[in-house]
Parts: sequence; C-alpha cells; structure tokens
Amino acid sequence: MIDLAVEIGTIRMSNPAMLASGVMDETGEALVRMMEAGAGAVVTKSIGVAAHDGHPNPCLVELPHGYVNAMGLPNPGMDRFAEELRTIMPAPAPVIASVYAADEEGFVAVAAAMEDAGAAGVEMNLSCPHAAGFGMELGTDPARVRSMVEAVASSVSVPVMAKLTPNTADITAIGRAVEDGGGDAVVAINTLRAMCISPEFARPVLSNRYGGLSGPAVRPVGVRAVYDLRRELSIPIVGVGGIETWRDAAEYIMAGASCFQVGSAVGRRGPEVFREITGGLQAFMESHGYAGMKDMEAAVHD
Ligand code: RRO
Repeated sequence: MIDLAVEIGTIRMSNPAMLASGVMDETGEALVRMMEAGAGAVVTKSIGVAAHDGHPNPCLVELPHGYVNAMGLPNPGMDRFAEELRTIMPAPAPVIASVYAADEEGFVAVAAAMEDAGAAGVEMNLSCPHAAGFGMELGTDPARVRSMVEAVASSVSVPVMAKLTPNTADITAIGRAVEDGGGDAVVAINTLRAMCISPEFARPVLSNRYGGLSGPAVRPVGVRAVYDLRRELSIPIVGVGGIETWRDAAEYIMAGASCFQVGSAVGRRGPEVFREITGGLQAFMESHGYAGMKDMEAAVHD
C-alpha cells in the first residue's frame, strides 16, 4: 500500500485528509470522532479572544450542490476552548486551531492560548465572508495580512497557516503577503460570499442576509485558486472547497496542494468520507504509478 503520509513543517499527518474548520469540530469529543473516522488532522471551529454567540437562525441553507452558511463565528472563547482541547491531549492526530481576531494583538493571544493547550498548528482565519471587522475584511489587504501573519509567526513555535478568501481580485497577492510575513502554509479557499432569497417571504433566507457558499459548487474555484497560488508561492498549500471523492482530492493535489481539507462533505455524506477518499486515492496512485503524495503534487504544472 502506498504511504500517504505528509508533513507541513512539524505537523506530521498519516494521511493528507484534514477536517476543515467549522464542521463537527466544536468539542474535543467531536474532534476525536473525526480522527477515528480517518482524518489525518483536524481543524477546530474558529476561536476568538472572547465567547461569541453567532448569528440567530436561520443560519444555514442546504442546496443541491452545497451549503450557504452564516454561523457568525459562534465559539466559547479561547480560555474555555483551551480547557476543552486539553481534555483530548495527547490526541491521536494533530489538532490545528483555527483562530480569528480583529487585530495583531488578538491573533497573538488566541494563537498562544491554543499552542499552550496542545495545538500542533494554527490556522489564521483571514477569510470569513460575513463577519463585520473580522475575516475577509482584514484578509483582502496584503499589508494587513503580512503584518498579522508576522505577529503570530514570531510569537508561537508551531506552524502558522493562513486561510484565504476567494472573494478578492488576486488571491496570489494575499498568498505572497502570507509567505513574506513568515507563514508556513496557505489554506485555500474559504467560502464564497453568497445570498439566498425566499420569493414567498420576499426577503433573504439567512438572518444575516449574506452567507458563504461551500460544497461541490465551489470546487472549480478552489482548484483554480490553488493552481494560481502554486505558480507564485514556495510555501505549501492546503486545498479546500467541495472535496467529496478521491477524484476531487486528486484535482487539488495536481493543482499544487500538499494536502487537503474536507468540510461540507462530512455533513453531506458523513465521517466515512475520510476513508472513502484516502482509500480511493491510494488505489488511483497505485494504478497510475505515483510513489507518494510528493510525486503527484502539482502534476499539472509544467
Ligand atoms: O462562522 C461562520 O459563519 C463562518 C466562518 Br468563521 C468562516 O470562516 N467561513 C464561513 O463560511 N462561515
């Protein structure tokens, strides 16, 4: 059997399929369940300095080819979540803490609390498409991105990744800012800013009006983003957006991703999706003569 192991800095994964932030990742128990289902690593729900309620319902719309969500960063805050993380340490697979904040100081505080609680890496959320003062509002300005990544990368010793938004004219400019700021990897992509309307009620369905589109509908956008980033960056890329099968994962890897994340598919198909994807990838790689992940990475680039 082909060994699917991958490394992002000091984060060692037995396989390249990570749980994406925001799905089945709010408690230690849920994170361990995803590891047992075959995830090579897990990313937590985005955690901030203080507890946050999130948006009122309705905050999720299910569509034939994906979800539109506006959860609104619900989380218990860094102190309470650090306690939760400690209950599962040492964990059977690496836990990467997704962190959000409004400025450098906040990012540094949450990242340090998560490292202290046992997180093997930090994923900076610079890309939530519907959170005033957070996420994509900060993550579309290369100078701000560089400054925030610099602040976190120089204050923790675990690898620092930054999750990018596709809602920008040139994602590679943001990727370059992450690399220049000392980030260890970029994660592409977060959700696409979207809206659903109820004709009967003549109003938007989500209480927040705007939400983020995920699932199979966004996959070609994510694959294109990874392809573009690969042409410009030297740091590893984590591909995410609409991966449900081994073929989808292979697209991202061949576009230039070192590993990938699975989010909506866990909701749409269940946690079994991790073993389905990694098993399928192994069979494909064997039959097409790929020796390991590095061998297949960026295969479509000249
Ligand atoms: O919590 C959310 O509403 C949310 C976040 Br933090 C994010 O990064 N992306 C998204 O689609 N939803």
